[in-house]
Amino acid sequence: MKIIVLNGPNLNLLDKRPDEHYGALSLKNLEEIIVKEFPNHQFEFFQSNHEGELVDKIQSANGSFDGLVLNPGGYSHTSVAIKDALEICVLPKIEVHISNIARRESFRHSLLTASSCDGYISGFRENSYIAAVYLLEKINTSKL
Ligand code: CA2
Repeated sequence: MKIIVLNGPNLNLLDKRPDEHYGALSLKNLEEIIVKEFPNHQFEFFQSNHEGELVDKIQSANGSFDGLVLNPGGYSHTSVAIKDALEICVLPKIEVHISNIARRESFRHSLLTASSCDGYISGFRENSYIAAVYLLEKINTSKL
């Protein structure tokens, strides 16, 4: 499968300020773990701090990949533009969060973008991404 993994704002800084919610994992490290876990899939990784760039990437992924994994970062709670792009995109798509959103501040409990995906996974650090790829495989083989 060809899978695109998108990360939103501030996820490029994961290892710059170790945090109780995100651990000390770097984004590069996270990407390496995904590739190592799924040697038979092809991955494209993209991170941006800009809403419009994420929208552009979701638009161009449509038709060019077999699945999409997205951590919209803070935009998860606010972005109608990313939500709309996800609605238009016909790929199987799963939203992921490193931290357990349900255990955090109430302003993070509303996930605007997740309802435009097939589902979402939250709280398992790098394993949220691993689980998402596993589930995309299941969707691809119609076992889900
Ligand atoms: O848990 C997640 O994956 C989040 O999407 C991460 C976002 C946050 O705004 C979402 O509510 C949940 C934040 C990305 C990283 O922010 C940093 C904060 C401190 C140190 C380094 C990065």
